[in-house]
Amino acid sequence: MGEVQASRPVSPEQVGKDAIDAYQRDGVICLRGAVSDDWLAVIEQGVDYFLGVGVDDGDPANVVVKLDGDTGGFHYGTALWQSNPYLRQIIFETTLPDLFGSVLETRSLNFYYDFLIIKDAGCRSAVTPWHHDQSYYVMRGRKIINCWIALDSIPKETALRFARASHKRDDLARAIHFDPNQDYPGLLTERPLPPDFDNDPDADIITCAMEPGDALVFNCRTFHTAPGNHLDRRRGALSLNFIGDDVTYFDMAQLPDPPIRGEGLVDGGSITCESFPLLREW
Ligand SMILES: O=C(O)CCC(=O)C(=O)O
Repeated sequence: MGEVQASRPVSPEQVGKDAIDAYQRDGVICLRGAVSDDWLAVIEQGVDYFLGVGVDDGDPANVVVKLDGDTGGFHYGTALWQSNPYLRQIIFETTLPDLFGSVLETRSLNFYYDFLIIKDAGCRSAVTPWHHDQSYYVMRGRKIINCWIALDSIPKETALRFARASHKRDDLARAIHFDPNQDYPGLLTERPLPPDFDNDPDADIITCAMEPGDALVFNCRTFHTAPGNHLDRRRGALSLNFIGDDVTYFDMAQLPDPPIRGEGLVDGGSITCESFPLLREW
């Protein structure tokens, strides 16, 4: 299996030209040390709040999937920032939007949603199926990135895997639910299933091991997958999703994920609203 190209940002606000070139070529890059230890500690407070640890009323958006035979659960929640004060700080009080936004070469940057993914030790069956993120979105356009921040040491056995350059394909694939017992109401079945990259000898699959604070940045069209967590420790990540200047609203019939459609948006129009706030203009 090949390696995701990894580099250190050239400054707190810029990933650098080599990283931009690699992102455009492969559809994914890894930024080493993108999030400082101080901000990682704030994210951990956000995780505790989400899991309801040591707080009176934990975040109600915590979904737990625990499949038969697993010793640990798969906790996830989307669009938590409006209720989770620690995650809100990460989005509004750090230079991370500048850093991640520099990958997109965009004149504006909106926040789309956060996605907290906690795979407990022993949640072996919580396999993330092959998918690309835009299948779930009420957004048209190509400048949408998933900035997936590692909260733990993540060896290759539990790391995300990507189909290199798959963001250049034309078709949008059908949305596959992460919970194998569920489906999306109004599912757009006219879309093809995601390709079976694991059984395609021509697929170029890449991955990389990560340390806390490293971040993958990948395009909303890049296909990716991940194994369950068979290790004896947590595998946590915070994904922040940003939108650049070529994106318009798509009034999709299918239930979107995250399940939010913004306020007062019209098909083909601007996506800026309270739910998808404008963070930067350059
Ligand atoms: O961490 C995982 O296993 C899934 C992450 C993912 O697929 C995503 O953020 O889109």
